[in-house]
Amino acid sequence: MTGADRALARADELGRISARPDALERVHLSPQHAAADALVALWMEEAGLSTRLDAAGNRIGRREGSVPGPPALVLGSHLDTVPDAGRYDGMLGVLLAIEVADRLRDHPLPFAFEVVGFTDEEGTRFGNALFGSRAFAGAVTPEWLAVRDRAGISMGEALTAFGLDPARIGEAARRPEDLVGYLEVHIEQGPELLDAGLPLGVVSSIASARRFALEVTGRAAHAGGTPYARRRDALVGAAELVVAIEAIAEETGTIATVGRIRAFPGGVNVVPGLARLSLDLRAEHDAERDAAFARIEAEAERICAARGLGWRAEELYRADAVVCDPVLSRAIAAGIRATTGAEPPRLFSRAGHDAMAVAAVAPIGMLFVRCGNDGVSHSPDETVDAGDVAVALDAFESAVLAVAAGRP
Ligand code: HGY
Ligand code: MN
Ligand code: MN
Repeated sequence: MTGADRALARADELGRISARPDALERVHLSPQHAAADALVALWMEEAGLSTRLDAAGNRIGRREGSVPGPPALVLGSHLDTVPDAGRYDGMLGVLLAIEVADRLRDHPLPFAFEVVGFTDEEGTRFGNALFGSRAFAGAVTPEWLAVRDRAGISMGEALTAFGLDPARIGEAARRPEDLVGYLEVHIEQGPELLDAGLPLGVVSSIASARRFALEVTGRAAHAGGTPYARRRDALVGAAELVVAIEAIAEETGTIATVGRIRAFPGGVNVVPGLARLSLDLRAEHDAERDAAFARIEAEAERICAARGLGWRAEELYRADAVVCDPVLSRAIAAGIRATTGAEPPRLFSRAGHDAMAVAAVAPIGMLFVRCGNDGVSHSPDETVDAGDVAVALDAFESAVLAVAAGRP
């Protein structure tokens, strides 16, 4: 079995570790997190790495370089998923990093070599994304540990239940002087490489993002006896806002998504007095992102004033745009050229990645793999081509060797 085929088989195996029988969902500090972690730890050890679970729940495998001790080149991605996920978002990057470790296990390197399976990149359980990689970058504050999931369990309580000590979260933080850089392979999660007919690409930068919980408040009332002129229907107001958000994003060239909306009290014969909705807003640059949000705020004011509604927005997550390191990007491009013989395209990532957080403590580089099936991701219909995964593995290995060649 080739390394690429083994990575795909292992992605299938991880894809079966889910909280739900009918779909893939594996969230931070869950029993499924523990089960996937145990499997990945085993695979890392089989690839010649010594492994540990860090204070945030990230699985880290390491082998020393020719001169033991820091610094380390780190390869990785995440092991958690969104609800009803595909099998490759995050997992493919960790599994290909393990395959590179296996290929280079006896190859002397001028730095230590680490593979990291980050936890909680998606923020599915607690709403705040990039927890594991932000802990790796020393950027987790006590407020993160107070956030509660839908069952009312705080992140701190969940860490304790998982066997970790929230008071020691700072121990997950890595020092810049201990890191050569960070390389991440990830599926593109869009159609650009597919439309270009190319298997691989170099990521130039990662999108700027903000996430919000929005609330629209009106007045619950009888669905039959309340004339329209007397209604303050929170759901209709929210629906008008959702359509306006799409129009603003298209006009401003940004990307906005309302992925979740709920009406309260939720009776079929009750005019909703409250609507709660999510907002995921992204752009290539921070200024574009923030200007689009200012327009969304103004439109929410207008809609709610016209309908006698109130509204508020709570920001849950913010990540500024991150530019990939030119040296590491050149190494990735060299790896792709050496493998495919063609100059790879450079594209900006509309999806967020752990590399955004790691960039605070290390230079980053990212390699994109073509997504099949119209580029769909965050869906069980997510697909990759085995041939593309094979060239991605070869390119990834070549990129690591290119980084090594450039080191004293
Ligand atoms: O939401 C994202 O962009 C990433 O998949 N977490
Ligand atoms: Mn994702
Ligand atoms: Mn991902």
